[in-house]
Amino acid sequence: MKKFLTILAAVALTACSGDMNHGEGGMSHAGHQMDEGIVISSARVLPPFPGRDTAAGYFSITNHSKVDDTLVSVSSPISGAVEIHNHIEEDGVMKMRQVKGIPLKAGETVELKPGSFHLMMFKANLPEGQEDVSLTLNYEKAPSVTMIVPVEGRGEPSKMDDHSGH
Ligand SMILES: [Cu+2]
Repeated sequence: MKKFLTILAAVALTACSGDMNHGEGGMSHAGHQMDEGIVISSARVLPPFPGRDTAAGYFSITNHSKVDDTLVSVSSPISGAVEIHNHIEEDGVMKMRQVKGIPLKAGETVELKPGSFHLMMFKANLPEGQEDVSLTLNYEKAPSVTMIVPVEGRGEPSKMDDHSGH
């Protein structure tokens, strides 16, 4: 829960010109009519596995506005090439594919997680000890938002997260 609150606080700080208001926060901006906007939670970046240089990013994204939107791209100072991927079943085999964006239907939540949508951050420059990463999310309609995302520990490589097949 502590991590969740920290992330919300970071989002609120960096999004003051945007529309990322949290329901109870009362941080609405006069003149901005995007309802409660798009809210990110549980964001985290997983550093590359030893000997690799591709980091992964996950978060949960809820479109509280009344209009459908799309997350079209993500950028970060630690990687020159952040791609949005999804796992898609092809001929009975799950494969990873780059996608053009993530549809964000009004009122719905999309989870970026292993085995589903995820961010791939190629040639990531993430020195040991760096604790957070800046991510900028670019939407089709809503204004871009930059947030600070914690780096999670280097865990055991799991099959889902192994991007050696790229
Ligand atoms: Cu991928």
